[in-house]
Amino acid sequence: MLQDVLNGLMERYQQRVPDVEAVIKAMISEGIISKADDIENDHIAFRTMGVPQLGVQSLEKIFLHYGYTKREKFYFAGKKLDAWWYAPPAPQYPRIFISELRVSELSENAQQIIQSYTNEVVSDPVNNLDLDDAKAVDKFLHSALWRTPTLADFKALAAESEYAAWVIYNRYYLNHFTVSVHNLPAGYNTIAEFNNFLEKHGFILNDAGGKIKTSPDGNLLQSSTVAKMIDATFANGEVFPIAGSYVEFAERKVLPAFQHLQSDEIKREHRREGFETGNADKIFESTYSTQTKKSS
Ligand code: OOG
Ligand code: NI
Repeated sequence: MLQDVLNGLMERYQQRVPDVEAVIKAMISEGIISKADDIENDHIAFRTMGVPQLGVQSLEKIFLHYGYTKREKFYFAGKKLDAWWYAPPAPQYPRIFISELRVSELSENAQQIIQSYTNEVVSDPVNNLDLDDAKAVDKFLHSALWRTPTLADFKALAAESEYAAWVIYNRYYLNHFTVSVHNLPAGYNTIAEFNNFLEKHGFILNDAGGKIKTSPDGNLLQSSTVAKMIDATFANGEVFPIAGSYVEFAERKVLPAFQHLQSDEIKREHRREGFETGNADKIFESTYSTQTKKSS
């Protein structure tokens, strides 16, 4: 059931984000993995609008139903975002990171634009969903929720919050999946080495705050590609290039208490868990124009 929902998300994401297939192909051609399924997905991420009937409180109900546990909260003052991460019911499933725009902190004008769309959703749509029906959940996660935005509204939002503009167009489209690098073969199992491999194959990395984002404890290292621009069709058929989704890479180091373990004894619980505000703050920018201008 959970696997069906995750497969549906990955399928649509892969169709829309050319870097996903390109990264997998490059990993296979270099002999790092033999098939796509060999990739360990560290986490997936969603973005939401923080309005009463939607936002994290709504979307999270799906994943709580499938056995995820809500963990720490993160706050991003500059970007006006809150986020939480969710631990999976079993280690073969990815963690989930869901963020939410603090809509009430935007200008009156931006709030009005957002609400003109989100008010089409009159009540929390997850409450009307049969969560045991994986097909219905899959369909919901790829439903439009609100009408196609106008380009003028998209641009007005982008001027104030690029996150807001991204969500008004993309809705619940998967924002990224994340390749775990620490279990890959030697030569590719650190972020530094994996980034070299990616750049050798022509991938453009997000360099906000440096290409490697490192937690203060030194045990969570992350990098990501810059989202490619896609031609988006707005209301009245207007076409304009906007940021799509991206691919992330994560290295979780073995915690000091487990340093004595042999490499074949090391499991997920022996490594650095969770997320890091300073890292995440910069990874969000993988879809921001300061980064995407390098890929277009
Ligand atoms: C999420 C950015 C944060 C992480 O792993 O810390 C993140 C987003 O861009 O929506 O993915
Ligand atoms: Ni991430």
